[in-house]
Amino acid sequence: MRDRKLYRVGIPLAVVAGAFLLAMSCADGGGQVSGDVGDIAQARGLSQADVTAALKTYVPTGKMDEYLLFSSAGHGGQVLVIGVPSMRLLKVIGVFTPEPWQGWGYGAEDTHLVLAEGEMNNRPITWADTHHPALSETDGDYDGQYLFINDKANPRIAVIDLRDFETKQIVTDPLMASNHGGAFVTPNTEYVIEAAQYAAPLDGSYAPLSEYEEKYRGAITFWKFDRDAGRLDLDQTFVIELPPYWQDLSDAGKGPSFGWAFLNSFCSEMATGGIESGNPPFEAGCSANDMDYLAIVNWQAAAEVAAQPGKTVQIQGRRVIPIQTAVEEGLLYFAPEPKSPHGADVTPDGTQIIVSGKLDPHATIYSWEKIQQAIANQDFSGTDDFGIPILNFDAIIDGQVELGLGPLHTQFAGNGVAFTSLFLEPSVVKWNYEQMQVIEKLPVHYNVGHLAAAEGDTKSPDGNYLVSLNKWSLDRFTPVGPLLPQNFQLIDVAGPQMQLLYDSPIGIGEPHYAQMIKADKLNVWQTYPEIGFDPRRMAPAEDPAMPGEERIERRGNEVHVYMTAIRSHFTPEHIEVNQGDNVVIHLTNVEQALDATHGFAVDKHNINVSIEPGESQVIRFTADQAGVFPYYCTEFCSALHLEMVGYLLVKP
Ligand code: RUQ
Ligand code: CUA
Repeated sequence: MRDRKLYRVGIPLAVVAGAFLLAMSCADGGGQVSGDVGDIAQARGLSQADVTAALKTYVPTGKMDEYLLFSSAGHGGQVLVIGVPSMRLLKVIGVFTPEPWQGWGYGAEDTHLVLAEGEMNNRPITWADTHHPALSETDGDYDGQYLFINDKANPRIAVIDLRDFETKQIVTDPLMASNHGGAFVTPNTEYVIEAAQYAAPLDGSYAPLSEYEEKYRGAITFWKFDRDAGRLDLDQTFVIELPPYWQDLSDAGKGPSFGWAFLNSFCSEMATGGIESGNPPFEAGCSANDMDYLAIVNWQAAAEVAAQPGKTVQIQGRRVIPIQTAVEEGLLYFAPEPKSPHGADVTPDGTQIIVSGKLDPHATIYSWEKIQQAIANQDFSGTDDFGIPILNFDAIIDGQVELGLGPLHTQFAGNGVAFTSLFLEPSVVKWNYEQMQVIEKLPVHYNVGHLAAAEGDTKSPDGNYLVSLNKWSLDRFTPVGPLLPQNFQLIDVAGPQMQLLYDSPIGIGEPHYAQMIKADKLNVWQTYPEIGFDPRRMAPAEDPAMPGEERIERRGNEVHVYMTAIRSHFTPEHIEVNQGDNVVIHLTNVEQALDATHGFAVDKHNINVSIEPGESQVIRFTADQAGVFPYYCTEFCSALHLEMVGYLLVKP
């Protein structure tokens, strides 16, 4: 029997392949390979599970992946776009880190302007530690329009437009000295949530660690998103001051808990480290207490309070609601959280919040209804040192479920089913939080951090695929030196038993979290909508080069070049300037054919701009050195691509 026949008669290939394999003796790996599935499996030493896994992940040429996984690239500073189930890397989006293929930060004015928005303390910052991507939502479901991602190291948030997969905005948070609880969105992307990690003085000033309790603070920023503009709106953004605890992760309430946000705070011990002076190291000092806090924040009410005169203070140009005001106005409560909490995940129906404790084998399930009652009844077990009411733990939980060692992050599959990563085992545990039962565990390799399930943090998870983001990949891939790739493991979770399908090495950065969206939800532009389009403003360019109007204009010592690109030439092909002139190239790709991208590189000028069909860019530089500098197209666009060239002649 041949594969083709199998398809025709409609017998599932896997069943037949399995039957072949059962009849086979152990393969030795070598030998001849024919087109027969059984023979290939035998020759390659593949088990029945291997063959079914291959069948579930293989996407033949011309077919497309069902899902897109948007992953952080960790301290690579970018966003990775991966197809699921094939796990093929489709794109690396330039975000915080210059990236020459996209011309991100290599000469085009618009990318310079976006990267310049990310400067902090007047210092250009050309990398980021990206952690948590957040897809924009409408009514609690991904809408496929925007993606946000945080930079933990230099507290910033980037906005990516999913029409053209380009970064449109970077905002900085001068109040924080690092962030971690971001980016997370509210159910209609009203706000993008960002919470500080390591406490520091909010005004950016110096204070000795001996004044930690008085001067150091945490914070949570609610960035207002203007969907029409596609930008975060600083004027409507506000901050709530928090005690000097470290914020871990956040999630927004939905359904009945809409209008509230949940974030865990750890290191409520306010440890300040100093192992070198005989103090407990941070890792011990921050784990001394049995309980830390889940912060429960009413962002809807906070937005109203922030708009009232006299309720906020200005710190570094930001509107900040002080802790005391937040308490008086009923905006902020704490719930005790067991042992080094990590991950705060709201269930799809918004009625419960699941929190893991890194040093506690349980997941704790909080009831939103009970939290509301406890708030209404003032059922408090006390306040923290800063006057924030602490809800009575026993009154607000639905229960605790023993999951295993080192539980971290939870994602959902619907019908009460959740998946939680177990860092220490390392495994993924499938469990039911309604029945409070563990269903199954699947070992993963090694040091799993986050999980990403298909639409797994929305109000309607798809429940078919799960990706385990593993920090270590020893023993998994051909050695490539002491720095190993991370390993994304794709798991089929559609059936009664989880099946590991695929190991996917990630050769850039240290990805933390990812979100997986149905690919057909996106409305992606295949070319820019018209010739002479400015991607940064997402509008026709103000002064683009247009076909037939190519020219060179001198305005004082500024030389404006209106240049077009089409297969296989630039017009003009000669640019002659005097040493010291400021050169402004208005460059338009006048192609309308899909994928007819050109590049524009200038010899020895650190310039390489990508211009996609229709795109117009402005490139500015000073011709400060006399000489002859070829400029050429860096995309292999046609048979005569090598001839797509010109000369920049700089006369002394
Ligand atoms: S969290 S270390 Cu996303 Cu597990 Cu950052
Ligand atoms: Cu255009 Cu090569």
